[in-house]
Amino acid sequence: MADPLHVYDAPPLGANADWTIPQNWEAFSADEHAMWDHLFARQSEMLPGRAAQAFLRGVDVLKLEKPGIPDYRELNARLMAATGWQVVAVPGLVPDDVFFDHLANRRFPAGNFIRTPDQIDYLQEPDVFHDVFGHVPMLADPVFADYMVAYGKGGLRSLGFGALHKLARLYWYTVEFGLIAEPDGLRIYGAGIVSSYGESIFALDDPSPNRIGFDLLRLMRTEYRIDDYQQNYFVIPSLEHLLKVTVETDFAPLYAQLEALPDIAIADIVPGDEVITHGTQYYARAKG
Ligand code: HBI
Ligand code: FE
Repeated sequence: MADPLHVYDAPPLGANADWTIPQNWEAFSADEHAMWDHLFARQSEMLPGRAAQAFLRGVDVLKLEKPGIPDYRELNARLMAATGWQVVAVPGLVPDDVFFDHLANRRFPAGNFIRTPDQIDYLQEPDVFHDVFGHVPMLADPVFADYMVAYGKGGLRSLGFGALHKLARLYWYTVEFGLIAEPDGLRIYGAGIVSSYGESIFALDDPSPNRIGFDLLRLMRTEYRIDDYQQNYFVIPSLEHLLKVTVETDFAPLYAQLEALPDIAIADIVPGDEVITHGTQYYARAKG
């Protein structure tokens, strides 16, 4: 596979030491704004009844329905008022420590480019549609906003324990691919799902994947795939629960415990799991 385009070893020319760059909103072309509008229309038509209440509220509060790639000067005024978070533009993936430092300080780094027509349904790197449409609505929720700060601080600490590999699973299975149990049924809140047309349907409706009640230790033992729809989704009972577990857990002994336990293979169900769906895994097997 070709190397991703927006990966650098050091802040590229014109970037600040923290890897941020000016959004330069005026530089986006009409075609780029039209790509945003296309993706926005496709997702927002499908998401009522599928996306978490907090996500839908965020889209509303932030007025993301305004056409075009959002101008951060306007978006940040609304986001700041809601939770004290802001979006900052970056050239692409940034190093882990830089990423965590931004989160710990209520800044969400967003890739300052948008997918091209041949990448509509899949791209390897987070673009502005994934980062802003996928992540930012949840950051307008006060509880989720605090969870992301806690994750950023925990991420910085995990580097000292050599435990990022384990902690990254928490980000993956919550922030990127999380489901939440709401009174009317399961809903999606993970940015990787809500920004994907196919996975927005698959994650909720398909018989293939496992859906398992959230358990921090179990989740952090579980491998994940980055190349296709997930084979497991973890379901939180509420955002409050997610925040509470994350801030009340002492991760140092948890990392020690994880060192002594084997990882759990991607599609396995293990004793103690709260199984909401025992998936058929037909989808992954058919591709296998
Ligand atoms: N950089 N721009 C950007 N976006 C990310 O989501 C990101 C990153 N750098 C590192 C990183 N994520 C990982 O550390 C986390 O997924 C754990
Ligand atoms: Fe993401």
